[in-house]
Amino acid sequence: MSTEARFQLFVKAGKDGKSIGDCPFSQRVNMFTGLTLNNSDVEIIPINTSDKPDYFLKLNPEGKVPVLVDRHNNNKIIPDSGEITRYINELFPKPEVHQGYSGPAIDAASGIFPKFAAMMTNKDSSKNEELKANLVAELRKLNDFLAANINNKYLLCDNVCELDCQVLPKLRHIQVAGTFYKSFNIPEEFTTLTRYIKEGEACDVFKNSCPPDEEIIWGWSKFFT
Ligand SMILES: N[C@@H](CCC(=O)N[C@@H](CS)C(=O)NCC(=O)O)C(=O)O
Repeated sequence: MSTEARFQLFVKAGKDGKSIGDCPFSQRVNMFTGLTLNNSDVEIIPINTSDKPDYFLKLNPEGKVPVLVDRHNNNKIIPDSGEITRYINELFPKPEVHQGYSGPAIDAASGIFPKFAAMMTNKDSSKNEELKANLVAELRKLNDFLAANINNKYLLCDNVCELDCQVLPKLRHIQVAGTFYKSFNIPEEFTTLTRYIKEGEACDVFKNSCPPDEEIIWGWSKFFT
């Protein structure tokens, strides 16, 4: 009997090229498989994205992680975190993880990472305050959405859903790399958002997939050298 895992999941490697790195899209899938599959179903393969091996580039010529390979479906290759979570959810629709949700929580959350990246990659110090304010405005949207749905522990209900798998890793980047490189802190007045982050930090699928802070700091370091 084969003990080979059904799925191979290629994710960004950390600084040492071997451990799991800081990619929030990889963590999204890692969290999602934690919700929907057994650990033994997934073989995680960290890829050094600064020196990608040829076998990986053959699988995904675009060179991005995460990538999923389904050994039970002719080694079907699925690049892109959104495609991967959709594919797994079609195969395993239980538990309900609200895959494909398209309601107001999307609007409340989707601007955060682009505004964070704009702040982090900006080289013009005269724009710093404006870019920070843009990020705060997006965080306020999420805080207000959460406050309007205060009975839910997570974004859509009392369980972690697919959207939480997208949002929580990105908030972690803001907390760790935003503070380290830009002295940015999530404003204390956003108490509902802070509560949500704490709930996320406490759940197993987040804890089990979260890279160490040093990896997140290292991941952003290329913009600060
Ligand atoms: N749309 C993709 C984005 C993935 C992405 O940007 N991955 C980054 C790491 S966080 C990557 O692979 N970078 C390596 C490269 O671009 O060469 C997804 O959600 O899967």
